[in-house]
Amino acid sequence: MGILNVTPDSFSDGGQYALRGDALRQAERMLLDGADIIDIGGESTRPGAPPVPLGEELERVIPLLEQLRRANVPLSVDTYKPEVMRHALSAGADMINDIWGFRMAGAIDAVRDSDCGLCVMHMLGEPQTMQLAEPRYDDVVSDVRRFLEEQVATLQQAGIARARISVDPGFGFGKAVLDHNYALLAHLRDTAPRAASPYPIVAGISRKSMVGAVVGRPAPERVAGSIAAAVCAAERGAAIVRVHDVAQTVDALKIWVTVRDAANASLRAVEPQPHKRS
Ligand code: 8Y4
Repeated sequence: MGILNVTPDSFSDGGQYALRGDALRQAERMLLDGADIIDIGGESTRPGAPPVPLGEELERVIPLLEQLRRANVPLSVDTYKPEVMRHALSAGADMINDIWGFRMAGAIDAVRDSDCGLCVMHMLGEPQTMQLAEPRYDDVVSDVRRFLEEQVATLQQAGIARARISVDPGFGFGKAVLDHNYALLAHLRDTAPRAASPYPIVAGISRKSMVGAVVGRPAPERVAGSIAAAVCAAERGAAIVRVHDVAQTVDALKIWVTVRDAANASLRAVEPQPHKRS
């Protein structure tokens, strides 16, 4: 999943894609680079960032969405506002990625009658303040899983098919930069609700402080660290990684997939083969 920010204040890319033309070119680039989904966001979720008025978010997201429909690639819209969800779905969005996990009044109703995918993310506190007070958990992995379990149950009780739902532990959203985020990454598979068939896990780590805190570099120089984190996430069960640097991440994941498949092939070689009649 390639990140397409349409915000003039997006701090990791300096707002260089604020203009629609730039955003379209950026989307084209990500498609050529191998993105399977594009995640369009019109409101910066940077801690302390001012909320964007509804009209402005719609103006940023909807025309871009309409243009990108032609590219025939799955489109996700990063929003927690029910009104933006409804407009986005009318304009052809395939997925709604909600950092509030569909907890805002009206969010569930906004997506229920479509067949869009949902990404249900965990967040402790609010974007405005979540990094101010230091976040506390009993056990971060089971606390996050419990939240996601409750929220997917609520969504399914509202009539949303389980096949539409993916889950995300919300790296950086009300987590202690090193302790909580890396516990969640190390145990990523266990952050998802326990179920007979697992919910797809989304992981968004790209260029975040949890990478910066380890590599000691500002956001634009966190590419290699972010790729390593994406591979760790894939290894631990992530089905979708939300990233800025699509080309580099795709290359890294191709190597990981090749190693995984080779490991499976050599395992099969020593497994008993079904008896063949002559
Ligand atoms: C540098 C670059 C530093 C970006 C911080 C950031 C997630 C998400 C965001 C996520 C899902 C961000 C919309 C925050 N993060 N959606 N959205 N999962 N599903 N910060 O982790 O990228 S925005």
